[in-house]
Amino acid sequence: MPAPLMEEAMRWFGPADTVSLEEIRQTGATAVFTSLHEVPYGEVWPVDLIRSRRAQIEAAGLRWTAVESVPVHESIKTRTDGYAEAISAYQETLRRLGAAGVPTVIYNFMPVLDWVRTDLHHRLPDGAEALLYDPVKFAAFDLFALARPGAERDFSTNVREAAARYWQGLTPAEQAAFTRQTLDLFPGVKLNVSLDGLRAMLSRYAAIDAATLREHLRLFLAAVAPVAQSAGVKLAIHPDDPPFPVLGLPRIVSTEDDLRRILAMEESPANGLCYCTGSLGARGDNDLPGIAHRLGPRIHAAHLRNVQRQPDGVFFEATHLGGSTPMAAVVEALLREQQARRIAGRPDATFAFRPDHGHRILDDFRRPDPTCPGYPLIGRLRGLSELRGLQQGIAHLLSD
Ligand code: DNO
Repeated sequence: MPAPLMEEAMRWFGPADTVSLEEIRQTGATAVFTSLHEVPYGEVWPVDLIRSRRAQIEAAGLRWTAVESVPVHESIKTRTDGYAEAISAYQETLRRLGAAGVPTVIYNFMPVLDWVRTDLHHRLPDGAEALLYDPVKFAAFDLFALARPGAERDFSTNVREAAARYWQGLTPAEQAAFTRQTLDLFPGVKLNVSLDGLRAMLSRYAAIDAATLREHLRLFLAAVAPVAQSAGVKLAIHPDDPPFPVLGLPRIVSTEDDLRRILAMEESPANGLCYCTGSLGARGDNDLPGIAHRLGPRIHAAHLRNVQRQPDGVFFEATHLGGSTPMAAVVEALLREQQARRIAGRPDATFAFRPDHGHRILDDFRRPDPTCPGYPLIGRLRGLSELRGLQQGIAHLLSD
């Protein structure tokens, strides 16, 4: 028998997404990862809204296979005012999602920001646009736009000098545009943060180091993992993107060792991973196929994406099968995991993957802007199609 295939999903940002469910269906995906983006962070998700969103997805012939994300309120990460209420709200949302039959909940534990890039329209030689992270530009933001006290200690002399040259080479209008773009991307979804707003958000972490943040995650998991388990929901933590500290904030979900520590916090199958090759792959010392192999039994969802790392610390989003991560070896490890689960008779023998991000290509340039940078339709369709072929080919070879 060939290895079981992973379910194919696409991310959908809800009714306001410039990509419709009908379009997603035509990509061949059978499921979506989506969230109730309209519910403010920290609030309980209304049952009616969960039900109607699920009905809308199913009416389009798709399945709501994972919530991405139920965001973790900042008060939970900092254990400050309101955290107990926010945790109770989280628990209740998990119960409601379980009752609605949504099996997986993805979340992250990145302080303040979600993911970070410095270039949203990086042109590749073939004319495609990709997202890129340049440490020099990010240092320029940190040192000169934000002017964060102590930031200079976080960068080497070379990077500081290059950042100063970059910043001084921009006109005031370009500096303002660069600052706005960086701020807009910060929490992954636009929250209209100002520089002062960001400073205030960062100041809440002044006394929180990695050990403290880890303890806050442990306490969060102790409260929510048992609830998730009895609700029939699997929690899947998403790695830090990029997987190293930024803006002086601690990052605790960046390496295999970090992931192991998190899994050990609650030895419950409800406490698992969203295995994101794009995030983890931005570090050369993360062994992606090895992580999938060794931590496979606790993987509940996968984001498949590739990055091209450069020696100067720059990375950009490559095609899904190109770049620095050996995607065939990753897919093989994931399919072997599913095969092992089937043989062991695990009820969750399969999990879902989605192509994470995509280049802007072809008709993407004529379509409305993607709701979130990195999420154009045609580029993701290309990624999904390539991954589909790869997984079918490998599954065929892995027969038992
Ligand atoms: C970026 C995504 C992340 C992810 C969250 C999960 O495109 O992978 O924004 O959804 O970190 O909580």
